Amino acid sequence: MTDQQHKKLSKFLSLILRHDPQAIGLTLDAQGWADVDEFIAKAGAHGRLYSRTLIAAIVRDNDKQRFKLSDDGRRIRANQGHSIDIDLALQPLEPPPTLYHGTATHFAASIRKTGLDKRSRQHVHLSLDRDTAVKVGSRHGAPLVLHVRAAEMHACGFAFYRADNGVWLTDAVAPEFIDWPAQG
Ligand code: HQG
Repeated sequence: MTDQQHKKLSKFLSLILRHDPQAIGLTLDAQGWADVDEFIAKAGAHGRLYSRTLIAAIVRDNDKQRFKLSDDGRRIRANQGHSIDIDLALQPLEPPPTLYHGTATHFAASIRKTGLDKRSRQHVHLSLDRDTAVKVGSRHGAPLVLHVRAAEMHACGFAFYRADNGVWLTDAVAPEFIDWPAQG
């Protein structure tokens, strides 16, 4: 299999587990888990051929560690990024003082007004480091990195979670907790 085919199957897995399991008639449980064998059968019926070995390789090699297999290897879920309504059942955690949010300059005016909201996803996504935030923001246009005063928010009672791939999640960030770069 070429790298490109591998990437395509990884993206399709992401689509199914995060956004549209119904596209192949799959149902996820309340925490977002799918049965691996059922996924393989249903994806196969839709012309996408996976094996258990391939799925293990996709999970292992994924650049952002987007997926997780259960300990017994029989179930799989996406670590974060869902638009469908599932409960990752993550434990709230105390965040570091600052977390970074990568966005694009053309969203700036709106974010200044209302803060960050989750848009089509289940959470606002925050990065531990600036470089990652730059990459996330570049997906939308000219990147803009916002500093979120996470520990201060936490002290005010807002919950934070860390997905299994290290992405930090929260429900929303009000404008008063956002520090802007000098030319933002
Ligand atoms: C913006 C990727 C205007 C927000 C990444 C972002 C991440 C607002 C966009 C994960 C706004 C939503 C998530 C407001 C937020 N007004 N714009 N009030 N509030 N926005 O893709 O954070 O590759 O849903 O700044 O690495 O970019 O898919 O979220 O620019 O971890 O695995 O609305 O997705 O991972 O965009 O990315 P997204 P995101 P994957």
